[in-house]
Amino acid sequence: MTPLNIPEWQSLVRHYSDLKFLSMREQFALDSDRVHNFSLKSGDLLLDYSKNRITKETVEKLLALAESVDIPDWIERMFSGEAINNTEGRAVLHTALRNRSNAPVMVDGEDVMLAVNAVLSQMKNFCHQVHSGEWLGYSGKKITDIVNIGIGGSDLGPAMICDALEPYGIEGLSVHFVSNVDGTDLSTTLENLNQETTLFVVASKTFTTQETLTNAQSARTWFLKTAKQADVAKHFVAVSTNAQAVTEFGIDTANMFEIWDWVGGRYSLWSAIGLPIALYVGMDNFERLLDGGHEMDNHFRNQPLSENMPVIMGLLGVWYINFFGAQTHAIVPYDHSLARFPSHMQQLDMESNGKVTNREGHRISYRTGPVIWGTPGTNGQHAYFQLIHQGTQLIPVDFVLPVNSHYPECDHQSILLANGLAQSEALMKGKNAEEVRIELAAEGYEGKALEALLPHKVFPGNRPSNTLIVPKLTPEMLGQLVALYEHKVFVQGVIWNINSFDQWGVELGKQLAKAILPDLQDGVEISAHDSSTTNLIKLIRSLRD
Ligand code: G6Q
Repeated sequence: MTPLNIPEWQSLVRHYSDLKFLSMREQFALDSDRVHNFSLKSGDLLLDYSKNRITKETVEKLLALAESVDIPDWIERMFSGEAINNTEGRAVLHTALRNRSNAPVMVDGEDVMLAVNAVLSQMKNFCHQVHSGEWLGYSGKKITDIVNIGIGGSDLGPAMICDALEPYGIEGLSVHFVSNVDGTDLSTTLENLNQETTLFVVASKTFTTQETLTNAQSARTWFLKTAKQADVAKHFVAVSTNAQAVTEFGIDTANMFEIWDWVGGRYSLWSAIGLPIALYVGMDNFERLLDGGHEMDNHFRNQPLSENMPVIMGLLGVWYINFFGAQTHAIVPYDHSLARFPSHMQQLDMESNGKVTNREGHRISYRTGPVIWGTPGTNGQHAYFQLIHQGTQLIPVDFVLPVNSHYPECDHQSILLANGLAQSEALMKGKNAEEVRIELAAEGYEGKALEALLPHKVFPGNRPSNTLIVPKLTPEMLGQLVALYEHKVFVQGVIWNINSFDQWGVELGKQLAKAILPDLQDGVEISAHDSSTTNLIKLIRSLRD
């Protein structure tokens, strides 16, 4: 099935050609109610999507497209545990991990909530032991440092959440994340830590990931510099689906927290992969995060499409990607603690929807997932915003604005928020030649000097953005925000008729490095590669110390 042939898609093609020059500025001038027509809420989270190149008719047509591809049905299929990850034959149930209603969710005749709740209890118990000092290091000291060793989905989400919830961190406990197999990552993390008070969480769904296992082995070697083999049990725990590999690594399965194949890596922060979060901010706050995710799940599952935040955001993305030809999408949080949010979103979106094959296995001829990027405002304003304002590409932006800071320093927060709002306003309005002329004249320019500078100071405007207003970055709000984007990505995957839940491109990377690794050893005959790779292998061999 290709969406290109759906009548609702065709209708959008025609609508686009009528509307491609629509001026948002004019639309705001014409309709004083525009902001109310194009805003919606989920709990305390507000989405203002009025600064988009849309009319009411556009939204109606996009919603008709969503209906035509059965979005409501797909939502139910996901929540109810159907194996919608068709290439791996798996259910997709990150929503069950935060199913605070505890209503049964059946997979292969079993209610997965029993296992979910059992692992949550195990996590709670373990966190209590570590926090209370019942769980001590090998020399009888309390644990002061948690080191999560994992990569991709077993790193980015938990690392992002720990950063964002730093104000909730438990006193006397620090958390560190080691992901890169580059020894710099592990070494620089361990150099200030003490074996007696460090707890390693080895997080790997498959427990076969080369980077993670290499880092975990080196961490164990570091640990054994002062401790004995028998002490490993007090300092290494694992999160995985693979009990056998965990045992083979030398971690007792009593110290293993289970996850399941129906939890995708990039959707796994809600599972025991979130253990470093729970250890760092406490299980109560981890559960508040789950509550927020669940609130967004209820919104997604129950709201009509027209009031449904992930659906609206997903449709707006499709509007720009498939009709305006946008290739990238910026996510810019105006909150320093969300510094890693764009990276997590990058994995979530690009790994889910970076696909060129549809669900039936046919190559597709339309655009799918965009490049996701961004950094916290206001830093981005002093870097790449130039291109968003005056470059030749259309780049939709999501501004994420938490209103209240955990660190209310004098007028910092007002300045931060003013900057975020000013950017979205400027992107929408732009600045026309007449306005620039008046401005330059007021600055004392005239004649040729004024005319020469004028075109450079014109801003085309009409550049779309969404604004998400978050009252304060609490665990619940953060949970809502992450779940919002997860569902947005799913909506787009359904429209594009792709499976958003496999990641064969990532699997390829895992295989390729293993094939080249032996070739890097001196004296070994280099296996067959293209001439560039063979030459680079030879060069590297010759340059190695
Ligand atoms: C996520 C991907 C990928 C995965 C990592 C780590 O959706 O599958 O990023 O999380 O490759 O995999 P393991 O957790 O199995 O080590």
